Amino acid sequence: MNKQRLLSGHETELLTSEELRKIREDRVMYKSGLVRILSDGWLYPAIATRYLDWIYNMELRPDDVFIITFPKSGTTWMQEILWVMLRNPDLDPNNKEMKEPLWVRSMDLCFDMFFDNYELAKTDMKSIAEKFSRVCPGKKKEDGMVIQIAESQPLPRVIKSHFPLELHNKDLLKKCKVVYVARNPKDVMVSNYHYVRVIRNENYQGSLEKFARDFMKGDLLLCPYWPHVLQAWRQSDNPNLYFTTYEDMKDDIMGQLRNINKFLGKNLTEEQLKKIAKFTSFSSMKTRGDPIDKAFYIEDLWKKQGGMFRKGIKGDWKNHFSPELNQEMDQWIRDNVKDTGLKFKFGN
Ligand code: PPS
Repeated sequence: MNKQRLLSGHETELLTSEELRKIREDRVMYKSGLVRILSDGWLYPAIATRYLDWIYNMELRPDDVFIITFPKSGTTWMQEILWVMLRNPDLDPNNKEMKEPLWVRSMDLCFDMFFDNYELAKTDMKSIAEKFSRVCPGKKKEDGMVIQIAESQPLPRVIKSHFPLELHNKDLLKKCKVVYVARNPKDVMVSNYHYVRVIRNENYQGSLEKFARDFMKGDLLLCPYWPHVLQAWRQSDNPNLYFTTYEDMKDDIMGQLRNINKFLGKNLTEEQLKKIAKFTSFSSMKTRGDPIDKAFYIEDLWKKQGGMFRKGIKGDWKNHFSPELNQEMDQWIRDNVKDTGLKFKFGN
């Protein structure tokens, strides 16, 4: 069946082998193939359609906080901030949950679809598999380990998602709080490029220029970029959505923590916020180590490029762009932000 309708109402279209060849250069990476979700054309492993319906039906609790981002926009940073603010604001070193890596304390709703990848299917994601058998006894792995762990988590939950707002339950913003972090697309693209080279499910071999052009065309997994960001941007007046940017977090983390404190209604003191800022700084998070399982990445390449905490700066794109690519991307950005009021900072 090439077409399907999701519970969210979106139509899906399985890519033909010719379309697959065009964008994947003959590398068949997902058992189920790839799918586009219309009309924006979100590109996912085709098995995502099953999980998206599950996610759509997932019970939402009023104290859930979602962190939604386009990949490589500062998710992990904000995810840890939200998690400690909600579940360990005094940073108690004996907090039992805190001993687990972030990715099993706060689940990534996108992740189940990646287990459909031939390479990842060969590995055992120990931390996820162990947690699944512990907290979801009798449940079936095929229904999504990560989603089911998320369902079983104690409240309040911090739930991560790279799916765009429109693919979540239509009541998400009525029932829960959502923090959306956007990052300028040049740095997002560069950060993604480094990441896909070193993760097992991609092991990307192409050049940065090709990657950048595919990124602009929306021909990479989890793309396109603009509708993801703009859907959230259009909701930035919604009292249940806090829209911020990676660049604003880098420029003034205390200001951001105060806003989030207010948004979550936490009433944490200035002293607590200062400690949280320090605890979630790039250097502290890097020192504590990668928040994900080793099985996910190609270890030597991963280490060489800096792991999950690669550089953590604004404007790294300047170290990678040719003048031609920069011109092309500037035009693409101008075309897409026109009349939206959205402005990015592009780094020092
Ligand atoms: S993911 O895989 O999509 O969830 O990645 P994500 O966490 O969104 O983005 C990874 C980039 O964020 C940087 N990062 C940080 N910057 C500043 N401070 C802190 N604490 C922090 N934590 C992660 C990380 O280094 C990636 O950016 P690049 O440019 O690749 O360094």
